[in-house]
Amino acid sequence: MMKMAMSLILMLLFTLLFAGFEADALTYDYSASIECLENPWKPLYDGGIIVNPELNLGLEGWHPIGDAKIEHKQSALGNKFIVARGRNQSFDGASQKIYLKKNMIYAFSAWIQVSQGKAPVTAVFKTTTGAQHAGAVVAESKCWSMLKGGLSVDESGPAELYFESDNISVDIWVDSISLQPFTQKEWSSHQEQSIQKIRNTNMRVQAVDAEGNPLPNATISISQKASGFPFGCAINKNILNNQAYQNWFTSRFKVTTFEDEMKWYSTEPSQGREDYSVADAMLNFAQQHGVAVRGHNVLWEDPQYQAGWIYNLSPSDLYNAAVRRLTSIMTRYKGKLIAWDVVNENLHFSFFESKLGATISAYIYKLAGGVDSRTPLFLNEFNTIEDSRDGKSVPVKYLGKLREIKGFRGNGDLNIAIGLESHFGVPNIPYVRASLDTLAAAKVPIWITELDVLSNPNQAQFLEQILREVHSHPAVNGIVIWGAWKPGGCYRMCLTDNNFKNLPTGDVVDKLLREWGINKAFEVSTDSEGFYESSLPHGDYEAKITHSTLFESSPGHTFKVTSTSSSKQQSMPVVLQVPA
Ligand SMILES: *[C@@H]1O[C@H](CO)[C@@H](O)[C@H](O)[C@H]1NC(C)=O
Ligand SMILES: *[C@@H]1O[C@H](CO)[C@@H](O)[C@H](O)[C@H]1NC(C)=O
Ligand SMILES: *[C@@H]1O[C@H](CO)[C@@H](O)[C@H](O)[C@H]1NC(C)=O
Ligand SMILES: [Ca+2]
Repeated sequence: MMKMAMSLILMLLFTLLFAGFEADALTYDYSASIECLENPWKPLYDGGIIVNPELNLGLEGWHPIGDAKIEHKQSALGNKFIVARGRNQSFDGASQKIYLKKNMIYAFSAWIQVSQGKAPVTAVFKTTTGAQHAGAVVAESKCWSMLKGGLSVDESGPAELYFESDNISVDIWVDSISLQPFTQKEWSSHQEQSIQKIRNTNMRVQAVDAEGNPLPNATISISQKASGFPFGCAINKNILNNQAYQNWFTSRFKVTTFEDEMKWYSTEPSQGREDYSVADAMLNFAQQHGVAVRGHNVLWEDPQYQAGWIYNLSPSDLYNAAVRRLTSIMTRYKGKLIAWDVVNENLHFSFFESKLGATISAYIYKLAGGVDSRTPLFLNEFNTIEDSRDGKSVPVKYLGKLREIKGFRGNGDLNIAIGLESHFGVPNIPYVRASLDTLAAAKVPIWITELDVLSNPNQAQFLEQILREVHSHPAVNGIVIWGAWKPGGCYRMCLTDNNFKNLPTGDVVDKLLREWGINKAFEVSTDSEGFYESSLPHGDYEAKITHSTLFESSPGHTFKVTSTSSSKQQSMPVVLQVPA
């Protein structure tokens, strides 16, 4: 009898259920264009609170500021738009007065064209407390470019939207403007909806016995063995001899980046004397604990962070040394890493470019692809989603560099990816989302590579807001926090104190690990038909089933939850059999 009861087939039925939508929330529009188009799209959200967003009502709602004259024009195809000419100062142009409300989150977009050549154009909101940059684009002549951005405000009050360009010799054309307010609740519901869609799959599980009879009131113990979403934290060599640090780290993360230990100045402090011992030991540690490692970095364009001997090299010696460096580290760790940051911070700095020519970066990516063609080759840059005022690295500039590298002869098939460092001060969350929308249009992998928040009274709260935003964004493929521990203080943000007790930032990480189901273990009961139904985060799972008719728990059975687990089929049963 016991044997009969134990000889049991357990069946898990996985059914895709469509994620429920909250009826009261206006859906967020993640779309963005990075092409320069003959005609602009219709304004998102029908323009939101912008008056006359398509310019179909003459100049209604719009007025000039500064010395500019504004005109209503029409294309040969009948599209109407606004032209600001006679510009004499950067902010001269077309403008609209609006009223912004405290605690609302504003998604902004507009289509821009300039009268000749190319010029950077920024959308600015002048509020009672100052001027906020909502987003920027490099506009072109003869076609329309989409500017996507956003803002939130601290105080309710009147504001003025205008478009700024330092190049006063161009006319600025504007069309299809949109400003859509969202409540915080709506904004969070976009994140929840997105997570249900992209990170989770709704699963239906059924436990049945050997005869196929449902097992009601069975206990299923489910534990996640590996998360489908890579979420990690940087480490440094302090972890090698610190058991408390090791325990804290390995109980949380399966992804890491070495803070400095793979950098050129660390592995070749004096010319020709390479020393990979620390990086090797850290990689060994990571591999022992099943932790994947990002390779950081092959070359770094910041002149401040070169080994002393580099500065005195002639251009040809520098070139040879750089190629030797690339070949050395990439050959050593080829196939052992999940990413390479190849030319670090190339939008802000140009140590190698200034000495070896403007195309050297693209050429370095080509060499990198030659050594390791399988591992993604990242650009890695700061301020792209953090700071709308940093004209060097706004999304449109990032995409320009990406195009330059991919467009270099022989680079067409390279596995290029976008690394966003994400060193935040005060985050502008709608700008983060809009910037990711724009970057996503390049259709390459995007990672948040060095996330931290400057020390301030809201540090932990800001960290949580940013993590929620980037984790829920459909274009983000992984996140690494820049919190490698040092006894004298971390780079900008620690997650623990020196006894590896969580700081508030560490508590935020633990809360989100739980919420995102990373390493989660839980028990559920089947219903009267033997079913259990839930939305599970993507990953590898183990399940054990306990039932009153069973002598002992079924041994662990593994299953995977992925976005394609359920595919188009209504259900995909997984049969698990307890051995007799
Ligand atoms: C441009 O600005 C200067 C200084 O403000 C002013 O004197 C001049 O009249 C302006 N030009 C036009 C065309 O408005
Ligand atoms: C302004 O833009 C025009 C057209 O692209 C260009 O010829 C000119 O050099 C630019 N001026 C400045 C100061 O960048
Ligand atoms: C379900 O199982 C639990 C213990 O596993 C037991 O206490 C409970 O009475 C059972 N309920 C039913 C309805 O069988
Ligand atoms: Ca129009």
